[in-house]
Amino acid sequence: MAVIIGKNIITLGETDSTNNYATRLVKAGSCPEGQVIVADLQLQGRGQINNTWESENGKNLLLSIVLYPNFLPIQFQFQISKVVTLGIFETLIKYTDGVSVKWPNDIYIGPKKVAGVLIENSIMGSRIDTTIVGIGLNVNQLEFKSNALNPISLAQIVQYDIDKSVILKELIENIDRWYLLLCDGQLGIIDKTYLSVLYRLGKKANYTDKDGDFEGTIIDINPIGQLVVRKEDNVTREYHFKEIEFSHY
Ligand code: BT5
Repeated sequence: MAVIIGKNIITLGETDSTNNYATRLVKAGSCPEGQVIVADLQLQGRGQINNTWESENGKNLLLSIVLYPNFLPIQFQFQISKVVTLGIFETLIKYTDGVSVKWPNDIYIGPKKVAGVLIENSIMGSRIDTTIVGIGLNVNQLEFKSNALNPISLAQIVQYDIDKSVILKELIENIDRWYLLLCDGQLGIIDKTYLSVLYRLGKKANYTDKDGDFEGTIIDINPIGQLVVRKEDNVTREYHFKEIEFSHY
């Protein structure tokens, strides 16, 4: 049984974006921690910055979770992403092999994206006031029509239709467990497990940064959540989100 997340679940037929809906609830001042909002359809599903999120009506999980991690200094905000992606990871490995977490916010099966996470924080002083965690998980969609680069759904892998209410329950329980570890300050186990499931850790691959294309190896995530990559010349660089691009070959 989940302790914080999912005690209250709002289920919507359609909305603009579950993150927008959650933001409105928080602004209205009546939103408990752990509130979950789930929708069958989003009319304006969002990714980072100006990206959109594709999801066929009723086929996938589209949800937001409201958290108040006031104990967390802003420089550790990436811990939220870690516990959420670890919860998604654990849910998916019950269904298939080949799952990994692609820094910073994606879940992959093999080289393809099965889920994306959009975390929106509001800050109070030097601490996080409210976090809205948006999760899009491709469950039963069999065909993707947008120009998404490399989408895949769980059903495309396992070859059967998955009961969304079952996977939602598993997802909530898993994220709840990892979030409780964070509340309890158990960063060691969170960091270690995150690294152990990281896409391309320790493997040579192609990337692009402001200096151009290069071959490099991901070797770590630093304490503020930057990706640490060893380049060909053995120089180590640390990247913020958007400062490095993964090549898909
Ligand atoms: C993300 O952004 O991956 C975060 C997506 C979060 C979606 C959830 S759904 C519930 C909640 N409410 C919202 O409005 N959003 C959240 P980003 O890293 O920017 O990736 C977006 C990119 O992934 C797009 O530009 C496409 O290339 C690709 N994409 C779009 N839909 C996809 C899908 N269903 N599966 C895989 N890739 C997709």
